[in-house]
Amino acid sequence: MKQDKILITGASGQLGLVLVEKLKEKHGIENIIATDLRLNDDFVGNFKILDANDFDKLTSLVVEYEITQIYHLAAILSANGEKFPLNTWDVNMKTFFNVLEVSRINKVDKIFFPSSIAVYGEDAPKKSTPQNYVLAPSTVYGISKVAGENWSKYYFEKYELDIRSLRYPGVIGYQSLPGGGTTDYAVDIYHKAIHNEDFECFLSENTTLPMIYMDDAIRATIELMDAPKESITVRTSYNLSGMSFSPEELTESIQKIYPNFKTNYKADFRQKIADSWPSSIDDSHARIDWNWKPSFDIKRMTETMIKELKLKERNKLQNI
Ligand code: VAH
Repeated sequence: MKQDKILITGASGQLGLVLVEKLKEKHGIENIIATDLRLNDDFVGNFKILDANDFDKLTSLVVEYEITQIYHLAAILSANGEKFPLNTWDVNMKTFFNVLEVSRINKVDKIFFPSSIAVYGEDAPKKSTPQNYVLAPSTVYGISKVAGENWSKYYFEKYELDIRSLRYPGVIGYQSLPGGGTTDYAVDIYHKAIHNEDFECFLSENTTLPMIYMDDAIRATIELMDAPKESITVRTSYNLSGMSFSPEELTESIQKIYPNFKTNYKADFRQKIADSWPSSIDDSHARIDWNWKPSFDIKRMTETMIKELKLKERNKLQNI
């Protein structure tokens, strides 16, 4: 069986940092090429500086390392994306077109494209938002993800390129700091809790959003990419869900460990973005097609996040 050689763009991002480690475990460190705009000094393995806008550089890496799979994680997220809308569109689309064309020309076997529940707009049903519904996003990030989903389906149908995609909910992990997403309050809150600091939340207390713990998000990604081609019936992007909760519910789960922990609420521009998104997602297509099932609920996530962040803190203090 041919050895897979995998290139990841955006390998230093929130998902990329964790995904590369799982892919190294699965495929062998020598078969993973991690790339991002800036070198990650802590990375063990093949790390190449790559701006995914650079078609020629991407081509040279794919040819030189005989890449068989590309995970394209480089993108500007929802909140940051609203600061410079046209730049967000350019970056998110041009980098993806480069991945599509380089993959088509060089016959890359499989591509992963991360979409998001941000593809839905305020007209979509809030609860258990269906896989197939009108997509009218309110952010440039969401617009770029809808476009990316349709281009993925086009390249699959026209060129038989095997592109697979997940509509991630808000992803929560301990490995990186918040990265400009509207759901990143749910990462930052834990950093405040372990330092016994109050948290100021940029969303209102009852803003329920679909979320997923990092380990589940990564497992879903790998399970989707490992699924037999014939089982994939969705060639835009699969709805994916882990859990749904509000800042108030997340605060309550943290207070079970830190009883004095407190969240203050001061909604900002991100409230309008969050209000346009679903509060829960119907991911039955993923469950039927490739047996998706989440394993983290809010209690297990909070316990894990606090344990891991405290461990990171201790290691940091010991290394000083
Ligand atoms: C964001 N974390 O907030 C991302 C995600 C559903 C949210 O796409 O932009």
